[in-house]
Amino acid sequence: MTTLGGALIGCGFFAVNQMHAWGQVPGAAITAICDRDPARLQAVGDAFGIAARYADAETMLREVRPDFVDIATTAQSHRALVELAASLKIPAICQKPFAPTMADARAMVEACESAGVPLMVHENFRWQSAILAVKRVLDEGTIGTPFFGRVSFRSRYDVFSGQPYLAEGERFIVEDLGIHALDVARFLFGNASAITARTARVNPAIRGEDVATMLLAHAGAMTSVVDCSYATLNEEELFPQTLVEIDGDAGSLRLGAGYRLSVTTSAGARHEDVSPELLPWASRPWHNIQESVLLIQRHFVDCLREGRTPDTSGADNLKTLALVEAAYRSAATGRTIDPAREL
Ligand code: NAD
Ligand code: 89Y
Repeated sequence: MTTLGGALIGCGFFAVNQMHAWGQVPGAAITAICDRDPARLQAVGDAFGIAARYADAETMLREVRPDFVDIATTAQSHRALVELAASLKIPAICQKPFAPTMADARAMVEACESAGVPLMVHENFRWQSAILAVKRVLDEGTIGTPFFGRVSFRSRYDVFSGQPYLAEGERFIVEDLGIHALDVARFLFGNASAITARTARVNPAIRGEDVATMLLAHAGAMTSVVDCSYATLNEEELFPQTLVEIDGDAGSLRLGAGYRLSVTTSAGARHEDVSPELLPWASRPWHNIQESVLLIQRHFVDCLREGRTPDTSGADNLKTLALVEAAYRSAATGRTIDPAREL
């Protein structure tokens, strides 16, 4: 098996996880890195032994001609970088949020489609092992046909110290974290045809909303509640656990605190520990997210080798992004919104 050589753009807070994970993806290696901040470029280059270091993405991609590019910058830069990759016919992974606007996101998908270039959004929460365990139970039909679901993320973990920009944007929790929970709801319950949202800002020290409660209509009777908060002081801080409740016509499922999965049917209840693996480079409490980074990057390489479309392709992610936009529109207008309107 030939090793696919990747280039990474953006050596910031989260890219370190991506770099560690690349070290564990069979048949892939990062051979060049780029950041316009020299201190960050040096820190990641030294930590991971990467000699090929660039301040400019276009120079790097033209000189190195990697087999793929991993874009780990924040959303404002995504469109230019994805379009650059498309113009050079380099398969790309792009971090979430995919783009600041639907227009940008559509343009990025179109650029890659017309260039015939694979594009995956690094939408990793659906790759968390506990979420995959929930999906398996649903697919096995153990609880029958689901009619109610809840995807819940409530915390007061200080995300602002590692990611200070999260305190500064006009938008916060729906765009940053709710986007993952909405994607998990799509993954488990299918696409939504309507969303109603309320948001609030509880923490006076930040600019955007830190609480969001969203009601989604899926196909048939299926209804879900997606709720997220960074203003919730829990007895036990659960960051970054996503809790899930699903009721079906033959039973129910709960993904509770501590990665405890309970499945109840008329035959009784069973419990399973679906804790993520603590990878050698991972650290609690981030290990849940860190494991999903490895799984999604491995998926990207498998797809590249096999000519498959990644599960969280750019085109797929437009539907998640449309839910984010629709949630903000609903919160601003007090109306129920069809996310298809945003597409
Ligand atoms: P960060 O600000 O710490 O790092 C971004 C880096 O990109 C910076 O060092 C900056 O100098 C560099 N950069 C920006 N534009 C560039 C350009 N055009 N060329 C070269 N370098 C450029 O940000 P972060 O906290 O690491 O977040 C990056 C992205 O990852 C965000 O979109 C964030 O939402 C996402 N994120 C995802 C997860 C997840 O679980 N998927 C978790 C945390 C953060
Ligand atoms: O940026 C966010 C993400 O994607 O996962 C958790 C996070 O780091 C803070 O909300």
